[in-house]
Amino acid sequence: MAISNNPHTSEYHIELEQKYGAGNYEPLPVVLERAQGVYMWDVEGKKYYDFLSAYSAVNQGHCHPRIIKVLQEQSQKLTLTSRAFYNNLLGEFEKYATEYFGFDKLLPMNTGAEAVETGLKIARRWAYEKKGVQENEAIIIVCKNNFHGRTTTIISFSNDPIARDNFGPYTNGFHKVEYDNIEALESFMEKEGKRIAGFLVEPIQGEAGVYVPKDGYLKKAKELCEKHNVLFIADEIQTGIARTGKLLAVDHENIKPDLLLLGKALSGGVYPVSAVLAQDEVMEVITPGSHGSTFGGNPIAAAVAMEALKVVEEENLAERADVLGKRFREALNKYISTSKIVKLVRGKGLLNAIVINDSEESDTAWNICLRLRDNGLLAKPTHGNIIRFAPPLVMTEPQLDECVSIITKTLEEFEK
Ligand code: IF1
Repeated sequence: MAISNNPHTSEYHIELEQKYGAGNYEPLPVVLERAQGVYMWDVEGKKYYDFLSAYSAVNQGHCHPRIIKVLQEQSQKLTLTSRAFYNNLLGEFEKYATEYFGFDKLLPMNTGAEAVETGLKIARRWAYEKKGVQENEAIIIVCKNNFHGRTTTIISFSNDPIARDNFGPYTNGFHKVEYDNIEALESFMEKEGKRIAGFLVEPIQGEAGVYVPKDGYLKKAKELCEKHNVLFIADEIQTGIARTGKLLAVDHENIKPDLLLLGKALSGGVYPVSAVLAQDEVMEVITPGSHGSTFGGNPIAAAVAMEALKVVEEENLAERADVLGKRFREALNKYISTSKIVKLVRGKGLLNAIVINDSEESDTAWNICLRLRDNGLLAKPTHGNIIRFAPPLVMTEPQLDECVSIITKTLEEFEK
């Protein structure tokens, strides 16, 4: 097939990806070229509201001027030293972020999956060296329908056949319990507690469809972890950094994880930065040479992440997410009370989803997203009949109201 030769058209770029790209995605057909704050523009110049925020990476809004300034300045001074030498920003970042989140130590990586892998390695070492688990016997509990990334170990404990099939052999040492079922967690801990290193959990399951557990679930899970001397590992890569209306989603239940995994919005979506935070008695199992990364903790990442965290605090983004989220669900609930096509809206802060009244295999949610695009708003279906709504947290009330009106008008077109 000949590729159309006008680079100012969406077709040109879509055809290029289809011809030369690996085919591991099926994007919504829109080709973006520029973004600022809550808005994005495609190659034809059409403007959209972003209602995905790159899966909650762009909480601070696209191209935040303060973050971009730091990125530009640092990129002209020092980009990478590796960890063979010190750089003058990593220590500053580690101090800033540990004080910000209330932990003793930080281990910097790049992607979310690397933070998860790092957390799993720390938990296993801690089990052998501190808890006294026999060599190669440690178990890490995970939840059904989890999403923690794409590495061979992480997909080993996924139950999504699309992410998992034919990538075996899989990594051992993981046990799945039902999410939001405290009895299931308790009975497994009673049975195997002495061998359990950690409990890895998303405070809200994102990919599973923005599934919010019952009030008290995470708190009780943390208590069980304490009782059985198990590390509570919170994957806040998607839920953290103000997205759910608090700095961390675990703050809704006032619990402190033993291992905190952060990524995505840690850089405001401008650079891959992830991290694991822990107290000394856990982090000290990591010794020179036992773990690392060429790019982890590089000076650009450190500078960018510090500024991204300052923006979250100084612009009160957690509070904004809380206020705007309530306004959004209230407006959507009003619409849903008379709707046939939408079953419900759920979420916390500005991490929300609507469930479409149709089968998981139907293409209704996809078609709604195409129509939302035509009407100037970008969102993506997850798991067939669910649409995730997660705009940047820098949105204003009038902008949110305009978005609600785009969403409800679009849904109305599907009611008949
Ligand atoms: C993709 C999903 C979201 C995550 C949690 C770790 C990671 C993620 C809780 C890994 C990443 C991303 C990956 C992205 C799509 C997106 C996603 F739909 F796949 F599940 F957000 F909901 N823990 N989630 O959500 O972080 O290594 O990607 O930096 O296309 O795979 P990563």
